[in-house]
Amino acid sequence: EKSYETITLECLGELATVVINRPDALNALNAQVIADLRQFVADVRSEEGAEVRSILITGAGEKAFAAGADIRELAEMTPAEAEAHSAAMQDFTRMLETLGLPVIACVNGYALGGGLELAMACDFIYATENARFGLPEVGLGLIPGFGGTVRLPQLVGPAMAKELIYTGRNIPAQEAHRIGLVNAVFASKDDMLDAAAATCREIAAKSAAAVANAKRTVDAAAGLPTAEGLLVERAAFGRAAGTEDSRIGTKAFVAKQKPEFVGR
Ligand code: CO8
Repeated sequence: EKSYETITLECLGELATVVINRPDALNALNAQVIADLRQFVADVRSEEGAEVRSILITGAGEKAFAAGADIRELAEMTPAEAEAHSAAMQDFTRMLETLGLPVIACVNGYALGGGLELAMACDFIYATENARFGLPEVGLGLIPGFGGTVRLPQLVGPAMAKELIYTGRNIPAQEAHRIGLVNAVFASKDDMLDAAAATCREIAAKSAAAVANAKRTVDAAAGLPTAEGLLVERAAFGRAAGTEDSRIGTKAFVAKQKPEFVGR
């Protein structure tokens, strides 16, 4: 099994659970965490990661998912370094989005700044009752730089996103749920991880090719004008119809049988 410096891999096989593991710094995302996460995605893409069907990302301990980018590192950066660091982190979120596998953020405790931005780069977010969400960057004289100005408005609308970004306010899980930032809230971390694993099994029973295509299509269409989004969808639908799985799935339905998908 792989080992990394700042993340741990709790299980492999169909479901990979990645734990951000810097509890002394509330799992703040320093350059090493991002490097480890990038390596993890590369490993999933490689042959040995071939059996992975879905990914959970969570934080070690009860107190934090991730309390942001590492402020000690940010304090030392020149503007050019900050822009390059932002680019590297943004690039990692694009890796997640183009991986073709469902990725669920399981948020316990704080998801602030870069921590919330990482969670928003996942396909959706589950949270525990004690989770807190916010983009506090303006309180540091900074702004979100890891996708937050783009993804938060997509999830909750520009007006709500602006209020959260301008105030830097933290909101609890139930409020995050109400505004559409979080899909579901659970009483404990174990309940959340069990529910996320169950959702992953539900997804894994479907066509992996279709799920990957759906993910790519939703992400590609996000933010596009409706007419352009519909063009993206139509081309992707055509590709879906060309897969072996589409033949298997539609024939099984007509024959009143359970489909045995092959993932292509
Ligand atoms: N970076 C570095 N260290 C941190 C961070 C962080 N983001 N958050 C917490 N820590 C450390 C603390 O310094 C402390 O360390 P030590 O024990 O050595 O003093 C330890 O974690 C525990 O934290 P606290 O003692 O502060 O714990 P509290 O329970 O009192 O408070 C809070 C918890 C409210 C979460 C508090 O820690 C806090 O406000 N943290 C900072 C939150 C924040 O501002 N996050 C945004 C950071 S900026 C950002 O994310 C930019 C993203 C875009 C980057 C783009 C690329 C450049």
